Formats: sequence, structure tokens, C-alpha cells
Amino acid sequence: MLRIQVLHGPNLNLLGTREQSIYGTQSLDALDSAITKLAKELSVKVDLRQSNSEGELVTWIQEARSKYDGIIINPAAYTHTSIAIRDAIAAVGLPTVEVHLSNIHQREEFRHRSHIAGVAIGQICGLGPTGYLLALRGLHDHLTASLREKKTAAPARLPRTARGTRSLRSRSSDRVQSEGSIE
Ligand code: CA2
Repeated sequence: MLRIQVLHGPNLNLLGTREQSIYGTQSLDALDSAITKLAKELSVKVDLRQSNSEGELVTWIQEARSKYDGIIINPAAYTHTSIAIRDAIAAVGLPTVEVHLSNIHQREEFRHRSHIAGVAIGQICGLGPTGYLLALRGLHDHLTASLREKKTAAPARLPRTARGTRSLRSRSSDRVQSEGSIE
């Protein structure tokens, strides 16, 4: 089962309570429920967390390396300021999708720049909560395709017991087949 970490940055705990014209009316709990529901449909395990602290987000990203296959993150205001979050994402090397509820490119100039986009496989913004659901589908498809590619690239394995009983001739033809295999 694929495992994806979903991280919400600072102030996103206030969703639905203020600035509804920009960020909508849905609460963070409701958004997390919608993500969890889709994750179940896709048979993905999700872990959802929110923090107002840059250091905590960095720690969670570092920990994700051994626990998750990919990350979805709305770094909120840290998008525009945090080299530390960018470095953490680059260091763990997990496929990461950046999400924003609002269209950051339509807003103030300082929001146009993302330090995260350069280390993410993609960025979704301006679509409200739907952006997270699209990110989940997109990351699921990306990870599934990567796994399939890895399986294709791996040389064919023979059962240990069978290997010892085969002739030299059949072993060398196996080698040619496994090198050229597209299975
Ligand atoms: O559009 C987004 O998702 C943002 O990441 C949200 C950040 C903002 O700094 C980014 O430029 C774009 C702000 C999150 C604040 O969330 C609030 C939610 C409700 C009420 C107040 C703030």
C-alpha cells in the first residue's frame, strides 16, 4: 500500500473561520476528511498534520524518508521564505506535490515566488480544497508508474533451487532474455 504524508503549514488551522473570500468556508478537519475519503478509495495510507512551526515541518519531512513514499505539502507562508523546507524536501528525495488553496500568482508580488516549486514534482494552486484531491490522485499515479518502471528495470530472478540444476546453455540464454526483458 502506498503511504503519503500530507502537511499543512502555518495558519491553515484557521481555515473556514476567517478570510473566507480567499481560502473558502471549509474547515481543516473537513478538508482532511475529504482527503482521507479519497485516500481510502485509492487504497493509499495518508498521514495528515498541521504545524505553525517551520522546524516541526522540517522534522516531519526528514522523518518521512523512512515512513512514506511521497509528500503533499501546503507550506503556506513558508512557501515564499523557507530555504529550510526546500532543503529538507530535496534531502529526503521523496516525490513531493506543492498545493495552495489560492492562486498565488494572482496575488501580491511576494507570493509569486515559491522556494518549494523547484524541488516538487508539481504545483497546484487556485483550485481550493479540490487542489489537494488532485494532488493525491496525481501523486498516486506518479508513484504507481514509478513502481511499475522499477519492476520492469529489475532483472528477472530465478528461484535458487532451479538455478543449480540448469545447464550452462539455458543459463546464458536466460541472461540474454532478462537483459532485454520488457515484462
Ligand atoms: O493559498 C494558499 O494555500 C497559501 O499557501 C495560504 C497561505 C499563504 O501565505 C500563501 O501565500 C498561499 C496562508 C495560509 C493562511 O490560512 C488562513 C486560513 C484562514 C484564515 C486565515 C489564514
